Amino acid sequence: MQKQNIPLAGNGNLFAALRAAFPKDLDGVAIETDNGLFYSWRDLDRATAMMANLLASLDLPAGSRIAVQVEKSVEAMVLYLATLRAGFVFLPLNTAYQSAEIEYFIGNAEPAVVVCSSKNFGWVSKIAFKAGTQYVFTLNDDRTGSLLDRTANASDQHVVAVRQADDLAAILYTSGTTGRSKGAMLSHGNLLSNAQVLKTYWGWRTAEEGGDVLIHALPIFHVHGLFVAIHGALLNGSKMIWLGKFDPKLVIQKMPEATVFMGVPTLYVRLLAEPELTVDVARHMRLFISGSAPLLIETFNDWKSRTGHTLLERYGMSETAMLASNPYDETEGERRGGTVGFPLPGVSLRVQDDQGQPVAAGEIGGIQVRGPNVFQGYWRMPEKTAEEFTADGYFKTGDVGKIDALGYVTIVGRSKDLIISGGYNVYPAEIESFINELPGVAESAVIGIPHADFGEVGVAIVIAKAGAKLDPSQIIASLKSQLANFKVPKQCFVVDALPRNTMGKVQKNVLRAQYGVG
Ligand code: MLC
Ligand code: AMP
Repeated sequence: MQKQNIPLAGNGNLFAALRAAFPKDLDGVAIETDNGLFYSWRDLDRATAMMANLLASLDLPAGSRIAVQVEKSVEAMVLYLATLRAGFVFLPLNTAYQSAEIEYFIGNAEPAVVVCSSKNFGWVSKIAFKAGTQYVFTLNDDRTGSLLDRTANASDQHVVAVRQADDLAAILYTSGTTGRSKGAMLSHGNLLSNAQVLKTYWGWRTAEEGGDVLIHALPIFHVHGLFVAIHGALLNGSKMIWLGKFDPKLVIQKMPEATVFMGVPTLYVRLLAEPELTVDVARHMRLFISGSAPLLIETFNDWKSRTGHTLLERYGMSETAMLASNPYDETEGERRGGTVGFPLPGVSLRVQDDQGQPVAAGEIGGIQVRGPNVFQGYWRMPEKTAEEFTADGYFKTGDVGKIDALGYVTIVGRSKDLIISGGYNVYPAEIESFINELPGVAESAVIGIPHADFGEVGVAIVIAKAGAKLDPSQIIASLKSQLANFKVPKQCFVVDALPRNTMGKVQKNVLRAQYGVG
């Protein structure tokens, strides 16, 4: 963890830097939505000021967490920006999370404010009030809810709260309900430094250079959609075409009005399935960026032949924001499929073996990183934080990879037992703990297998207790009622025994070889 004790230039608040990048003409369009709404830069400035004033009026303790589980909307983004602006800490939660998951996050983070959809108010408010939350507001994707009602009376004049680079801006939880679930604490300095680096590295074009327009089609509760996409556009004063949900046909339809698109590999796979995707329709686009999960070389190649564009693949994580990227500027090198490019400027990235020794170029080992983007540690878990850092301050990513002689980084696997499905993380240990609680289950193993659409999906292998009879479809149905839908294994097999090594450890590689036919 690298501390930055020097305040950023001016006000260290990330919002101040984003606000400073708004175009001079505040009446220009900042956001155009897929349901025909237009927001000017002035609208964003006023709306964030009003919501920041509302938050400030609640008299919350310094460092209060604002936990948010709402459908994607421009107002939800305004809530994020207003939280920064008022100097509080944003805690976004995937809309797929169900009550056990939400109970864990709220219990662990102890937010002062929780914002949820009206349809979930009953159960979310019960959990929140039990955990000591003072305020529960609602916010819906049709611009209704008590949060907006309360904001309507607030002043639109607000002085951005002064923050230091190390002050927390957001907490992102890395998994679900088990002991492995950790809140990654990101500071204003972490997020701003990363956004500034990407602005240059990806060649964001200023208005004078013709400007950029981003198609925003990702969810806004994870690093990719919330930070990389939104900060990228705002820090460049660029307009966003805002899609409430990823819709491949709509993305293609918007390409002639846009220049930048960001997606997880599943989005590219789905776009490629559309016959309307052609060189012609993609001609106006400047840059397509992929990340959050491995991009298959076939997708990289197909994208090039179908659109004429070379996808730019980059690598990041909740704890570090963006770490490595293929170059935008071709004088710095080609965008090489199958690799995640070079460490970003300011990021030190190295590969070490299990003994903590550097490996030779091209050799495989654990990827470790250091830089101004690396988080402040896990929320209230100093021991876990210490375990994940080396003595010389490098963060152990849990990804396994190599660096070639030219400096390109390739991710070849993960030392953490993690499935990445459609860009969402699924921790097998969490799913196994839920399965093991079901009646008649003796034990289970969850593995990731290749999947044409999601890249990887979970499969559960379950052993029954002596005398018990298990129905795989019942197991899936029980999991669906308790867990976020994307975490539920797509298939379940009931078998007699799990393969184990001489130490008694389940051999997931053997299971993957047996069931991994996709
Ligand atoms: C949906 N489903 C999934 C899934 N998404 N299953 C596995 N993995 C997923 N990712 C399932 C649902 O359970 C449901 O099944 C069915 O698909 C339809 O659900 P849906 O909600 O209608 O799906 P859809 O809208 O099509 O969503 C697919 C998607 C979405 C690819 C658009 O998953 C998505 O937006 N992914 C992006 C995730 C992302 O932003 N990651 C960034 C993390 S940041 P059933 O059986 O219930 O009907 C990060 C750091 C970094 O990693 O480097 O960026
Ligand atoms: P998260 O915890 O959701 O932030 O997920 C971060 C993880 O996603 C990383 O540790 C990697 O395992 C994975 N990841 C992100 N980008 C890529 C990429 N371009 N290729 C392969 N894996 C990636």
